Amino acid sequence: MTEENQKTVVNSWNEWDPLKHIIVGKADGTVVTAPEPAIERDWPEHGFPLGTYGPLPKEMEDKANEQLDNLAKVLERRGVRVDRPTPMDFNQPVQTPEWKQETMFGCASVRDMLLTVGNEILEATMSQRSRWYEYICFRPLLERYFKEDPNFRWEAAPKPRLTERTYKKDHWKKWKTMTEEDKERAIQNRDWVLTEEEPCFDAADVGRAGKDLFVYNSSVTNRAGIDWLRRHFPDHRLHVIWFHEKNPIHIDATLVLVRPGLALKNRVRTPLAPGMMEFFKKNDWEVVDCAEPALDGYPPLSFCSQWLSMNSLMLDPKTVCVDAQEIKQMELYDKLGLEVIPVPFGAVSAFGGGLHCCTADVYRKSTCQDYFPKQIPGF
Ligand code: ABU
Repeated sequence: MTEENQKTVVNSWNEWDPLKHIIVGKADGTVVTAPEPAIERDWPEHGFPLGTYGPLPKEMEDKANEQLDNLAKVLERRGVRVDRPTPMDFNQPVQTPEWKQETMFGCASVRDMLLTVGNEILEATMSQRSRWYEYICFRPLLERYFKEDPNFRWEAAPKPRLTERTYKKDHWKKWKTMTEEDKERAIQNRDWVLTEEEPCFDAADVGRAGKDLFVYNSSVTNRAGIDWLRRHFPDHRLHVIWFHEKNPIHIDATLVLVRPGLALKNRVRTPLAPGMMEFFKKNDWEVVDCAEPALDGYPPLSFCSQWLSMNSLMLDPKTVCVDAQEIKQMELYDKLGLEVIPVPFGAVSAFGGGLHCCTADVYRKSTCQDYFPKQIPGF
């Protein structure tokens, strides 16, 4: 059967069952986003001081696309069907009746936008104005899946208004002048830029383990967003997690669900959600510290940290794709009994992330199972 007449089936319940069909992002046209209340970009040492914006350098884009295309080939060689989004002109102003934003962002980090749970793909609200219209890049694929799979549940969370009321006033200005003590208090209180005015979440803040979903209360996922997800998935158990982290964004460089009984946690970000570690232990899950990353800070022009080192993609419970520069992380996986496939990916960081961020599951040979039969009240 050729790829064109292969019919889609949407189905994936966790992060590790055998992978058969996936979306891999594209770097084309990604920009350093224009100022907006949700985020601040200030990279003078790389040509983008505060307030400036525009396309990422072409040579960086070409390198990122080379690595994304190579990932697609590696997966196809392993029998995984790969689809790609349709990029658009991200360096254009967008608006709703309530705001105007000078640029969009890109479409490399598919996982930020699309959440696959069973036969459903849910388009996340997103929390940044520059990413409000990103769903359009994935619509040609979702429209096709809808035609091909009669059981596919295509869902979209309510588009947030993202007005001034969605963001705390002068959040970033205040953050810069805070004492370390104030910052510590903000971390403990999860006092991030989003208010609770309306539900906001990025799909990449959700880790899937069958019946249990772990949701990161981060700078892009507020409590209202988590509440919306809880009501949307009434047959699942939703666990809210958070860590000691100044810039929390997306679960997959902080907590990685590797396979039944094994999770990886960021070695410097301390879990703060009461009961989280006990929960894993009570269910006989081992939570191992990730290895030292290859880099010692944020890669140039990247809003993702060096901890993309742990941002890996499981092909099945025994096989994992890891960024080829992360030698220590590969050694750790090897020690844990996994077959490691090194995939060069460092050039993609500035375009939205690592191997997990830049992919979204369409089909894993998977059923919904209970990996955590022993629950802890309040977690
Ligand atoms: N988008 C994943 C990156 C998260 C982090 O750097 O912590």
